[in-house]
Amino acid sequence: MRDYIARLRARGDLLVVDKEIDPFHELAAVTAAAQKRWDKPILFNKVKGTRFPVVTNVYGSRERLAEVIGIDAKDFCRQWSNLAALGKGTAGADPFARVEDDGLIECKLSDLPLITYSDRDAAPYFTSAMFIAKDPETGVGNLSYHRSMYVSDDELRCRLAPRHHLTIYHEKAEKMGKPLEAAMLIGAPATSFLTAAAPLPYDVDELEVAARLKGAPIAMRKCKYIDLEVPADTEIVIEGRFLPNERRAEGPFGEFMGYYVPEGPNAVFEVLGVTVRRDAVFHSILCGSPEEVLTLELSVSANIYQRLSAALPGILDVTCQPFVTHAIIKIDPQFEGHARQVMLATIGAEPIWAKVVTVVDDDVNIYDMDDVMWAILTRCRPDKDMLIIPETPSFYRDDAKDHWGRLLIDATKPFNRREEFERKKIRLADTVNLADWFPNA
Ligand SMILES: Cc1cc2nc3c(=O)[nH]c(=O)nc-3n(C[C@H](O)[C@H](O)[C@H](O)COP(=O)(O)O)c2cc1C
Ligand SMILES: [Mn+2]
Repeated sequence: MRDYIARLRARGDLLVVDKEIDPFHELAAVTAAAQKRWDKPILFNKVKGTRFPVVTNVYGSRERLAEVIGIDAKDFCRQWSNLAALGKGTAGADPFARVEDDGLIECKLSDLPLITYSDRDAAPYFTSAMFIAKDPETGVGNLSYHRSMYVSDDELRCRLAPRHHLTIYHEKAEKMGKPLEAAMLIGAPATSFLTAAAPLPYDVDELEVAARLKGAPIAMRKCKYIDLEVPADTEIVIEGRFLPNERRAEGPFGEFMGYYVPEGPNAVFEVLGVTVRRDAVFHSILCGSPEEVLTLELSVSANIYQRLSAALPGILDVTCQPFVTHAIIKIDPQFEGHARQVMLATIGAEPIWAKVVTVVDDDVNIYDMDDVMWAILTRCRPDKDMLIIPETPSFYRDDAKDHWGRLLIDATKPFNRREEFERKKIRLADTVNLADWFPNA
């Protein structure tokens, strides 16, 4: 992450704030406003109550995420398939190299920036920490993010949602009556940012995939207090263990859907030690911002793209916007009713997130919601091109069934009258250079 920040800074893409900022709500407010205005990474050099600078919005755009893993931002869905395949027992060199720690410094948890994000959050939270742990039975490694509420220097409470791999490890360890050792990585190697967030298969080690993406072994060092290795380049490592058969109150917390999750019983992480690199930088992720939701949108889009392509022709691109529960599919219609098959296949391909599905032609920019809306408003007859599928669940955490039912929108041109829907073009529009005409603007 450090190298990537240096690259961003060198080319003038890093916003640097030297004025002191308060981690209690102020940092989140300034981050939100600056993200909205510029969508650039921000480095806060002076944060009240801590010696650590805070960087945020590092991975908050498709272009930066694509750059980090060395692929074309416009071809994410297709190239992602290779990513998932990278983990499948690729033969070859050891993806990890072992190094000694070179001058790590120890500190207390409360020496780190303790950032409070949303208005009603119960406490400061760590939002960018990747948990690294090993399956207590097989020893296979895993990386995943889990928000963690600061309680004291010795205790964090972490949201381990059902079915996530770390959650399964924790439950396995509990059955053995053992704590589960884990380390939280803050500012881990940039290639691991996306792999940690991706829903890779259970037996795939996300860090190994990150190494294969990087094309070189990741240097690992031993932890000080637990029997685990962590990437040596990680800025900050919090070592600890999940206590067996212990759940304590966590929340409320302002979450990615834009609401507060209420207080509830969650996992207890006993902190055993914190090690930091010299001049360590702390990574903060504003919950619900592109830096958090983009990884989810990208992996859901790629998943839909792969599964649809296996079943149907003419699938050109997929994105989820303006939120992960809306899938937009760009197709090249091959036969009457093709779009309808695509819509129905999408809810089979993505049972969790595709609550609303819109299918458009290849002359629509699926990354521009206004353009998608234009297609709906001009090419879709609500009485016959919109389908409501009743009584079908989607988002899993939904006891009140607020997300039940699906809406499918065919916004492609009527198949037998396609030529009537030719999009008008302004001749020369692509060649105009505004500076030639408005030199002073
Ligand atoms: C920034 C960020 C924060 C997240 N927070 C949580 C969380 O608090 N709890 C949770 O269970 N999953 C959270 N997730 C989702 C999981 O980390 C993600 O689904 C991951 O792929 C799970 O890894 P696994 O497939 O190895 O279980 C978060 C994801 C991101 C990108
Ligand atoms: Mn996993």
